[in-house]
Amino acid sequence: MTSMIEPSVAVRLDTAELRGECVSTSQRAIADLAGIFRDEAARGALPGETPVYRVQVWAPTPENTPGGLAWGSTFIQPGKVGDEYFMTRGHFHARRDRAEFYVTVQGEGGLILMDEQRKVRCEWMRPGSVHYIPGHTAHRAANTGSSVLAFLAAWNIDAGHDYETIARHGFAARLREVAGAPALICEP
Ligand code: S6P
Ligand code: ZN
Repeated sequence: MTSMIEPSVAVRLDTAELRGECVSTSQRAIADLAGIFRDEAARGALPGETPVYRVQVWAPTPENTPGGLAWGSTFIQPGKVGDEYFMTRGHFHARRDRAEFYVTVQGEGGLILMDEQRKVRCEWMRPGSVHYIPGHTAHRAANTGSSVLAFLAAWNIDAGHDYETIARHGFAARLREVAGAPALICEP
C-alpha cells in the first residue's frame, strides 16, 4: 500500500483564490494600463496605484512544454475609466491555434472575443458560466458589476501571449456603460 499524496495547489470554489507554493501572482494598476482604455485623460485622472486586476498562475511545467497546461485565476476590481469598465489588457495567444477555457466564479462581467478578421462578440460572465475561447481569438474580460469579478482559466502552457497586436490595434469594440447598463460599442 502506498500513501495518498496531498495535491500541491488548491482553489477556493467560492472566490477562485488559488493556494500553493508554486502559484505566482501579478498585479495591474491604473498606471500599468496606458493606452488600453479609450479615455486616456480619465485614466490619468485616477491615482496610478488604483488596483485594476490581479492574476494568479500555476504553471506545473516549464513554458513551451508541448502538451503542458497552465491554470490560473483572475480578479478584476469593479470600476470604470470614463464610461469603460475595468478590464484586462487582452491578448491573442502567440501560438494562434491555442484555445482556452474560462469559468466565472464570482461577480458579473463580459468576455470580449475578437477573431483575426476583427469581428467581435461578447459573452456574459456570471457565476458558473463556462467560456470556450477558440484559437485565433483575442480575449479580454471586463467587470460590469459592483463587486470583484473572478474567473478560472485553463490553457496550453506553450500558448504564449501576444499583447503587441492589441497594443497596436486594440479591440474593434469596447464594453461601456450607456444609460446605466453595459453596451458593446464598436470603435469608429
Ligand atoms: C492566459 C489567460 C488569463 C489572462 C488574465 C489577464 O492565457 O487568458 O490568465 O492572462 O486574465 O489578462 P491579460 O490579457 O492581462 O493577460
Ligand atoms: Zn489567454
